[in-house]
Amino acid sequence: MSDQDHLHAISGLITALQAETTTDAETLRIKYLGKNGLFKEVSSLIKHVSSEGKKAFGQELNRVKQQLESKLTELSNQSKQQQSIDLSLPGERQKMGHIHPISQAIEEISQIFEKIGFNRVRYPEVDYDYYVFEALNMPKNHPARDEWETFFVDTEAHPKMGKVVLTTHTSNGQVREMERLHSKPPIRMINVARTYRRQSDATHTQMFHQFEGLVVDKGITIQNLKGTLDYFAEHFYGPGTKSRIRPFHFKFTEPSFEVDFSCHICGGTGKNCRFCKSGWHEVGGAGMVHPNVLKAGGIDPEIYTGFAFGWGVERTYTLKKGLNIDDIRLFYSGNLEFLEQF
Ligand code: FA5
Repeated sequence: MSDQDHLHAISGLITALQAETTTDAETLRIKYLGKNGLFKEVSSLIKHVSSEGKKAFGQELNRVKQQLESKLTELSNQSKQQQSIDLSLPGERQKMGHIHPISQAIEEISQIFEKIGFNRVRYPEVDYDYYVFEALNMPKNHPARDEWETFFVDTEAHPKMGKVVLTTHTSNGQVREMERLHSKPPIRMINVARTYRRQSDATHTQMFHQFEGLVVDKGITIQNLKGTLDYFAEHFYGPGTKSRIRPFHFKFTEPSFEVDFSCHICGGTGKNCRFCKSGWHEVGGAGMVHPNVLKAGGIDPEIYTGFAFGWGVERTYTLKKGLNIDDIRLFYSGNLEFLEQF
């Protein structure tokens, strides 16, 4: 190659850069001016240039390097401008999650009872037949068990505790709490847990939550139960809300009641109220602890008495919000359009 060819090789870099299709300044800078770039390659030709041609070769190298530099700087400025952020554009709103409405309700319910000395506990949600039925005055093969729509776990039965079931109610915590406290009242427990039944329709889910209150001490009467229910109604649903108990039948309480509270939308009058109809809403069961249940927990029913109640959290919550939710299964559907309302 002649000296003239070498000079052409240098200036050819500018033509090559102009013909590039990519406009990424950083990629081009590496390709042309990088440590192993084309400029370095062309510079190394100096060893083949004649001694008379070296000066011109050096001058051409300087000229081309300056041109390459300025072209690459121009490209880099252009791309910075294109990337620059328009601060006047509205920002993208960050999606914020929140606590599930039923978890919010559980927290609120627990706090209300904790204020009057109830102790929040949790007992197994998969438990022995003994705690779910037998210790609650429902002996094996008793027809009362049929009402509970139970899911049985396919495992070998325990010789004393019987089969394993998904808890149908939080009442399984009653005798467990008596045992935990070594059969020594006073007991003031609030047990909140998941419960399960073979039911699925607009007002029933296979998995739902209950909260169970249990108080055992000397001299506990229905008045204490009623006072506690009124206290909860006032604090959860709002001032002026009253509770009402109606005779019912549970094997583990005697006497037993169904619990209603006055409708806080119409103030309990029921007049032209589309939310209630009668002025009252039913929320759960309650009663005075049956002597056989106290005995199962090692407590002498001649000395101690107690009351218990068990309500569904989903129902308690929807009524508070004045919500006529057509289908409570929506709470567990994972449907964000529904859940984001709470
Ligand atoms: C009981 O579960 C009793 N253990 C309550 C009790 C406790 C009585 C202590 C006496 C002493 P019941 O089956 O009625 O009772 O259920 C209570 C509440 O749970 C119902 O009023 C309802 O609010 C809720 N519930 C019951 N089944 C379902 C279900 N499948 N889906 C949603 N909520 C339910």
